[in-house]
This record gives sequence, C-alpha cells and structure tokens, in this order.
Amino acid sequence: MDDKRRRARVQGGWAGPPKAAFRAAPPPVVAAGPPPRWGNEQIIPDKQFVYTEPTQVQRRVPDPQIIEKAGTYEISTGPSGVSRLRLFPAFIDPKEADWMFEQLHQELPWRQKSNVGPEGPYQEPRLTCWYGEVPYTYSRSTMQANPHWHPVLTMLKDRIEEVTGYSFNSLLCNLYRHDKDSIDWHSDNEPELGHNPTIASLSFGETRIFQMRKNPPPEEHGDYTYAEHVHVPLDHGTLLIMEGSTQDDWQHRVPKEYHDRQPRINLTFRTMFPEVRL
Ligand SMILES: O=C(O)CCC(=O)C(=O)O
Repeated sequence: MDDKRRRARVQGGWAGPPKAAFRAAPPPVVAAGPPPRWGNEQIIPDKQFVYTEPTQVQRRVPDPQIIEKAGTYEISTGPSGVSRLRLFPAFIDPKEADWMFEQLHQELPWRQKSNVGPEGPYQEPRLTCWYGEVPYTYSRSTMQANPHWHPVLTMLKDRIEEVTGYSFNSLLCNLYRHDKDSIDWHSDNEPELGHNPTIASLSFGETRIFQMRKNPPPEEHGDYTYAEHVHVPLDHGTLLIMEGSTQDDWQHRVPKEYHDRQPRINLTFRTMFPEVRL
C-alpha cells in the first residue's frame, strides 16, 4: 500500500483508533476529608436540600390477612359486635372426602339458578341445590323446599353439629364446575336466617380462595378500596364456621380464577327461621 492510501485508510470512519485509546482511563483520585477550601472560602453546592413536611398522608390499601391454620379468629370487633371465624382444616379425612365428593357430585340434583339483578335476569355462574323444610329466596328468585336429604348430607350435618355444638336445619350446596364458576360479593343476611346467623361451610375437591372484605364506615360512601380483607384458602375436607356479626359487618365471595381449576363442592349449613318473614 503506498503512503497516500495508507493515510486515507487510517483517517477513514472504519479505521480504528490506535489500541491504546480503548483503555479505560484510571478513576480520578478523590481525596478523603473536609471539602476543599480556597483561601478562607468554603465551596457551597448550588442547590441545597430543604425538607418540607408532606401536606397529604398517602393511604395504603391494606394487605389481606391470610387464614390457613386451624383456630378461632376474631376478625373484627365492630361496628355490630365481634365477627369470628373458626377453621378446621382436614375436618374430613382426605380418603373419606374423595369418596364423599364423588357421591355428592353424581347424586345431588344440581341446577343452574336464574336470579334477577339490577341489570335484569342472569344465570348464576355455578350449580346449586337446596335442602330444608322451607323455600329459600335470594336475588329475587326462590329455591323450593326440599326435605329429602341425601344420606351423606345427613351424616355430615350430624358430624358438624356434634363438633361445633350448633344445630342446622337447611343447606345450600354449590358446585363450581371449573375456574370460571364463582360467587360474587354478598352476605348471608336474609331475614329468615335470623340475627347473627352461624354458617358452617364445608368444602370438597379443588382448593378455592374464600375472600372476605369488611363493610366500609359511612364516610367511605360504600367504597371498599381501603377495606380490610381476609383470604381463606378452602381445600378438600376443610370446615369454616362464620359466627357473630360476620354477616352484618363483612361480605364474602369466591372469585373466578385465571388458571384451570377442577370441580369444587361447597356445602353451607344454615338455620332458617321462616316465621321471621310472616
Ligand atoms: O363456596 C363458598 O365457599 C362460599 C359459598 C357462599 O358464599 C354461599 O353459599 O353463600
């Protein structure tokens, strides 16, 4: 290469700089100790940090309380009184629960109920059936009285009554067929259930999350954004008892899930006082 061409290549855009220029420059040496002074003058930074008191307190959405161990939990003490949960994981032994799930899944008279809501009629996203001497009305639609209890249900009612000391005369059964079946926010507070109803809820099959939220105080105007939440994963054979003011002061639901879920059966034993409506 003649000298002219060599110079052109070295000056061209593709011609790399001499290797030494790639080497990182050594970090500057910073002297420890007080800031430097020139004569008697101290250097003051241009902008000084000035602390100002925040004018608004930021509200935090509280994390849900997760309840999954056996025990009795006072989830609130007002405004109506004490709201209490009692959790009995593995109330039914898993092998026995497998057999019961199959019997109930195949033999109960499951139906899809039509309700009437603010936006008109709709089909419940789950199947249900009702047992009791009297009909049960909720969401402006009635389930007829059905005194013909399946023997597995009678046996479970007896066992729950023996352990809890409560007695029940009615039962609402729910079948969640898959992840998209659910029950929306509500309280079990129909007048026939009486004051401070006790509900015994027994679950079989797939685990689903039973969610609860505390009714907001009047100044929140029905907004649940900052409400306390409780989550209870209800798995195969688990019994949950809701007592005291739980139906006055809290709502509950089982939300849809975003992953595949196998069927789940939930039995909610209640006591109906039909004379209340008369
Ligand atoms: O499936 C559940 O665990 C809840 C059912 C329920 O909320 C109800 O029957 O009122």
